[in-house]
Amino acid sequence: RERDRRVLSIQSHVVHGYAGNKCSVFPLQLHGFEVDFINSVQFSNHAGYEHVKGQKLTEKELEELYEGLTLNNINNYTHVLTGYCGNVTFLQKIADVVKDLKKKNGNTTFVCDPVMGDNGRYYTPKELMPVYRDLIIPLADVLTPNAFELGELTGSPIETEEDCLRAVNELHAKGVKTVVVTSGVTGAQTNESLRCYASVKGSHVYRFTFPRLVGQFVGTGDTFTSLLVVWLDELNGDVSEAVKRVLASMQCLIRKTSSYAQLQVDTNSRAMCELRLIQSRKDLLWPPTCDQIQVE
Ligand code: PLP
Ligand code: PXL
Repeated sequence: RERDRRVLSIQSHVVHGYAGNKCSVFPLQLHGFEVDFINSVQFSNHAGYEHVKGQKLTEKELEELYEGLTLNNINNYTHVLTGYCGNVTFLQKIADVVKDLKKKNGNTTFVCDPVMGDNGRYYTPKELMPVYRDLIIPLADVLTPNAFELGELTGSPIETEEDCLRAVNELHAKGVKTVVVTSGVTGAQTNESLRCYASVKGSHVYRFTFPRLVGQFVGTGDTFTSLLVVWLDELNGDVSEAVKRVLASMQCLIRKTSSYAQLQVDTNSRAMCELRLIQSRKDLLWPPTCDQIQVE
């Protein structure tokens, strides 16, 4: 009998292209997860384009939606997943929702991607950081920061593997069981290869080395985190194998996206760089064994 897995995903919606829930919902559904999603914003497209138009959900509106779920007693989730969030009060309300879900079902796993920025700069308001640090992280079971976010959350920049592992342990000390540092530890990477680290509190740290592919794409982090939800569940918390499968799918997805983007030299270059998520459905569902991903 198939396991009952139900995710509440609170992330952005974009009408065209892929970011936030548009990257997360499809991979989760492919793997048989029931996904209820709340769109924190509805924008025409992600922030990589010249123009962005649309609406933001307020914390009051989030509270109303959650109240509806509560009144009908349909707020039953095995997982709650959060990503990009544009403002402080909305993020504070998310903390209330997560607390209530955990009160209702003590086994609910909270997977948090503390999206703030990358490569040394914020692309969200800086004021989100203390809310993540003081309110959200103590609730998180699985956290997926990049090196920039990890540095901000722990108060000093992450340049080396040593910096990374020290900071990860600070997050474990705050109660986070599983931390996956998805990219950006500059001192551990080369022109050809990238590193990712996965650490389980009181247990093992795994180091993953995989090929660096050309191009910068929006939504890779969101896809990564949703696949991590899938494989941690499927493999009963075997973090090493879970991250390996996530990285294998990501390699295929990015390769497909990158070669498509290079094929199309005409028209709207940004639209051409949208993730080839749908076209990669088989790779998302069945990550191929990939001997270019090393685990230590
Ligand atoms: N390549 C793979 C296989 C990845 O999994 C990721 C991110 O998850 C990237 C590349 C993107 O790396 P960066 O964040 O440095 O763009
Ligand atoms: O992938 C992060 C993200 C989420 N949502 C929206 C975005 C971005 C990154 O640009 O623009 C709307």
